[in-house]
Amino acid sequence: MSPTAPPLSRDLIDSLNAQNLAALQDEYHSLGRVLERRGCAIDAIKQRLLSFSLAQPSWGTGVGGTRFARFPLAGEPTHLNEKLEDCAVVQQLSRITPRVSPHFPWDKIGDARAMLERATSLGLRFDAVNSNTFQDAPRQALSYRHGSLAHTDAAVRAQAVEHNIECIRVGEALGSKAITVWIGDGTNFPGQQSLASSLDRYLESAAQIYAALPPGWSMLLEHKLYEPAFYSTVISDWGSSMLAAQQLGPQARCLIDLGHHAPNVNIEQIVARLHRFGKLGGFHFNDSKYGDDDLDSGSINPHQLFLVFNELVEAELRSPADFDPAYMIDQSHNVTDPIESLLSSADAIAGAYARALLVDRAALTEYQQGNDVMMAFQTLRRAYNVDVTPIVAMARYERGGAIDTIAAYRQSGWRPRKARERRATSAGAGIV
Ligand SMILES: [Mn+2]
Repeated sequence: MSPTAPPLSRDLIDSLNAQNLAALQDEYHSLGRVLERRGCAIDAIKQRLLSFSLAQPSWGTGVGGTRFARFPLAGEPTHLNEKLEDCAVVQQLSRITPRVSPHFPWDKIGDARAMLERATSLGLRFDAVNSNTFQDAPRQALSYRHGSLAHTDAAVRAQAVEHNIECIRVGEALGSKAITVWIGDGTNFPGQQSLASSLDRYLESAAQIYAALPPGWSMLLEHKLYEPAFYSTVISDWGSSMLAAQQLGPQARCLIDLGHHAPNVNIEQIVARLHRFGKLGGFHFNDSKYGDDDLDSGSINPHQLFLVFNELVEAELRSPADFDPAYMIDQSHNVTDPIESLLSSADAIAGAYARALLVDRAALTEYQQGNDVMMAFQTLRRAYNVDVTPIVAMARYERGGAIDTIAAYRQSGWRPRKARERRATSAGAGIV
């Protein structure tokens, strides 16, 4: 079907870009000269950014919340069609977020064909489908109160398996190539469940989902240290995730959500480990100050994000053939306009990637081999210290996006317009 008009006015983006272009070109060329003195071609870095992309979570377009409250935003989306519309705005401005990851049953609307047509008409595609067995859906026969894929009752496990398989079938119709499985199963009390048996039950259920994967599909296993279970979770860490992925088979790989670790865990090392064993499936990008998975990417620890991308660049160099991690944003927008947070995060992630590309790999290897600790560190530091804003903005501009995404979004008046058009959402507890 033919694409509908993009959500924002092209003229507005063009006229704002025209105001910003001379300054951008000046900054880009100036940075180009700096990098050239280091033997690095800025256009080559920009070229790599031009082929970089991220998925947006459909649920990230709505205002999230905490266990205590959710404060709705006038004009936020309430239905998949509206979520897709907001994702199209993010994509129109950022140009690196062309895919949307749907969540079922939250995004269940009519048939898959209607969803696909709607997305295609907005210039979007679908990324990994996400199953949801961490809450009860309306009219669901059995409850997930005490777990889903690892539940003690075989009938509950069967219901959870069936839901995952249904997600795969819908995903096939949507053009997806992966299902992300995260379960809330776990315990709040020592002794509540057998730690060994619950993992056995999970593995048995996961194997049934795995058996339903179409060829070329991935099953991404997402681990999470705690929440909603606070004493133990069944797939708590990258070790449990990798053991499960190894047992399931080659189509099962691990997904790293940056917020799903204990504070201070060395996530970049996990990246290197998983890649070494062919199990690096993908990322959910966000940031965290304490134990959350809610804050905007790069807002708290941009250095960690850089170090993660540094390992990704290394991993791709080591074995380019099997390097295809799925990149997605997964954060909770509680006090900002979600579109602005998605734009800001896409920028932060692309910037971390650009900095990692600036690392002088040959020098780094030499310093590492010679045990020159300070210079090895300085090699990373030198790349990290570069303000890559002009490279990221130039790549975005050349792809047809806005040089200043948030300014363009604000000038478009999108949210106030939607506040008049869309029905109001309810307050209450949020779910992310
Ligand atoms: Mn996640």
